[in-house]
Amino acid sequence: MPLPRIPYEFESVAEDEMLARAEAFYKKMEQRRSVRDFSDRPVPRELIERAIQTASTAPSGAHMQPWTFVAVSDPPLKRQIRTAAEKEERESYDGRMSEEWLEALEPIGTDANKPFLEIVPWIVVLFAQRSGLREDGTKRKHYYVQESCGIAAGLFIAALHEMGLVTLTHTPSPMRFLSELLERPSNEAPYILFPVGFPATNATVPDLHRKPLKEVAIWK
Ligand code: IYR
Repeated sequence: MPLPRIPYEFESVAEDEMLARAEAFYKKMEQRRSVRDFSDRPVPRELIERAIQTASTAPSGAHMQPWTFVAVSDPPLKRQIRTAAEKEERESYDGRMSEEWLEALEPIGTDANKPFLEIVPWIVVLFAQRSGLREDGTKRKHYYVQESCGIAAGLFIAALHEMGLVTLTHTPSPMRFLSELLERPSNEAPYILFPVGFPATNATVPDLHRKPLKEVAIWK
């Protein structure tokens, strides 16, 4: 049955104001960086809640909202995640990743050590739900799960940046250990792990540059 339909509350914005907002938002987002040097400064749970709610406004296939965010602050659990992630990462860096892949990562300077997984106040793991459950408990297929979760992840990152926190899209591979440690059901697959917190006072980031508009956009 179609849902009842309600008027869309459209906020009309004057064109000069639209441009001003566009510039301001771009400038803000252009300052976002993936950070790997984190501080142990605590982050109130409410901020993480708001970021997850914002991520959860993402459009999704047939509005199935096929995501679960697991937010971890428990130190022993963070330590277990670090240990398991570093074990997989060592195997990846020491053989599973191709020479070409390792070369591509060289400018970024990553390695198998992930101390931030123990230092950060929060680890948020986004799980993608391949299927969900109907009210009667039967399985309900989800659609465009990867796309939906990708969009939710983008909104999550933007929300954290807006509130003055930093994060990193960490994808230890394979990520099955996260399903086990976080006790997630088999219909969910780990999608991205986000360490969330404040940067360390001496944090550095690689001096990388974003492609200019003319390299990423084509006009017809
Ligand atoms: N998952 C590994 C390797 C890695 C892969 C890519 I592609 C990156 O952009 C960064 C890292 C790690 O987290 O170190």
